[in-house]
Amino acid sequence: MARILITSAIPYINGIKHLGNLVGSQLPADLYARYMRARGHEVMFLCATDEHGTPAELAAAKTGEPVADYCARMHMVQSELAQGFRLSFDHFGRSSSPQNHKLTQYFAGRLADNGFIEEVTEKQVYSNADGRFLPDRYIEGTCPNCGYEKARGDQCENCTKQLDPTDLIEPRSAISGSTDLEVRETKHLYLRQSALKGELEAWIDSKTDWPVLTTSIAKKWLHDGDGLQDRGITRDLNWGIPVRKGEEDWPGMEGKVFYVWFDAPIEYIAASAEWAEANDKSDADWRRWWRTDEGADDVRYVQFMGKDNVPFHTLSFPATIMGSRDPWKLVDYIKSFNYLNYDGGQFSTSQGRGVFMDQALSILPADYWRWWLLSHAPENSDSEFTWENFQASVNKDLADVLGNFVSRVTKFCRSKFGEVVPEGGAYGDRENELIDDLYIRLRAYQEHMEAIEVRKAAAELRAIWVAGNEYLQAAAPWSEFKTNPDAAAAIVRFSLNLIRFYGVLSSPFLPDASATMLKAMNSDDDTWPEDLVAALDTLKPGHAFTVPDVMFGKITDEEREGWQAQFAGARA
Ligand code: B3M
Ligand code: ZN
Repeated sequence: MARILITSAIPYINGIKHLGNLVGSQLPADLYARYMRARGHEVMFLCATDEHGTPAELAAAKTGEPVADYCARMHMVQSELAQGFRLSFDHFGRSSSPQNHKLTQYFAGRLADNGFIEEVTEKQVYSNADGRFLPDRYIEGTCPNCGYEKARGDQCENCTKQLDPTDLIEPRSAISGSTDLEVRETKHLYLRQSALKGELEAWIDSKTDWPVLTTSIAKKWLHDGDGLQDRGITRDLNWGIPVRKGEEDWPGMEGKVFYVWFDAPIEYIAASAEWAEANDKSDADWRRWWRTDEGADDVRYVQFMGKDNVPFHTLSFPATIMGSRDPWKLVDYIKSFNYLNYDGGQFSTSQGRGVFMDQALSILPADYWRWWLLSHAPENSDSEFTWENFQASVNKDLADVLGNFVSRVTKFCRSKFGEVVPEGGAYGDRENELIDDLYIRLRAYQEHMEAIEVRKAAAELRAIWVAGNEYLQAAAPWSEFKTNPDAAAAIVRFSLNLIRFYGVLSSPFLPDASATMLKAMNSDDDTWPEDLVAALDTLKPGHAFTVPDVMFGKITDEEREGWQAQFAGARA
């Protein structure tokens, strides 16, 4: 049994996430966590809301709530939606937690003690119209790297380059749109990433098994221009973690807070401390996941994120960990994703374009979305959501293949043998051939899941469902029954076992449908089929079962067209 630590990039607090956000981090992380638990491993799966910085302040200003209230409310909203999508976090924390305050201040103190923090008097953009400094997202302009016109002060969304507000061409205030800006002097702390460049480079070079998308972005920014630039890690904002050096005041830094991207990844660690507090565990219980000197040396740590988050996780956060000179666990594997587009354009939070998590669940259950999103995950390139594709996928894969199999087998059995696993007959060549086929497919499925090849895993799972359908079609117990009821009984018995087997195998993708299948088969045995032959002989003659309700309804053309129209404009 291995120990696997899994984190998903923590979503910004500023509103409900769209399906593109979901498939870029939280959903595939959940798939992996569920799979690893099903294989019997000890898993710690963490996520949180990212509550600091300009995104939170700007969103709260819009609703007119105090920012702390806004964050508390939106945390609940996001937490409920996560449950709606069956995201199986061990803990869904908050970056504004006391645990994160303490750890963030601790890391800053360690970095300072080790000479990796520099106090810099720097020029910051000040808006005369707004009467304040404009850090990060409070300022927008043209990206000096790629020319994108809506680049934000902290990062260009288009080319992923990390920016400083003063880098922007033709800058304007994101609050008022004013261009009446001037540059004023203010003191800030800088993380001396450049001093850690050699260590970071050696570490990234050692990660030969990482996805190309991850390493290419890491290497691009490691070698960008003059090399790795030092980054400001403090801001002139009210809301955030006050700048302190461990538990001490930091002279000259009064009234300033840490930059959101400094404290957000530290929340991965803090979330486990929050988990400990919420579950009556000790400090040692969470530290054994994170401190290699306290038991974490055998932990495998896997992170999930969209490609725009890769520079922070391959450079900035590792620099924080390395510079602390403490034995905190560094990430072992980073799975990153491209973007999911929506119907010929981009999903956009600011423009309300696409389908958002709450809207999705209001029209269809979680499994429908989980299946489409995961089987079309933007792994090797950007992918696109279209209603036609969604309809086709749900109707074919879920309704025609999986749902229909379950329904045909259980209803046929009920009508001919009653709601018990029938006795009589014996398995023969047809069953053995299917077992041989499933043996190979199951191994492939497991390999793809372990390699976090999400699309390939989905394709293999679908092939496993298809194999059962083809078997049933060829074995045709309905015609067999007329001349040889015992042979029909054996086919049905084997098929009922297949349903239970599908319930176990499909659970990482389709947790609700899987529970339905296991419940219908009246089985609480959800152990992974390490021994395929035994697994397909679990339900014995005489075992009672029930016929489940229709598992997946088909999406009609009218529904599809209605949703297409409903989601064509911006969200209200
Ligand atoms: N909140 C960005 C995002 O949601 C940011 C991720 C933080 S991960 C530590 O895409
Ligand atoms: Zn750019």
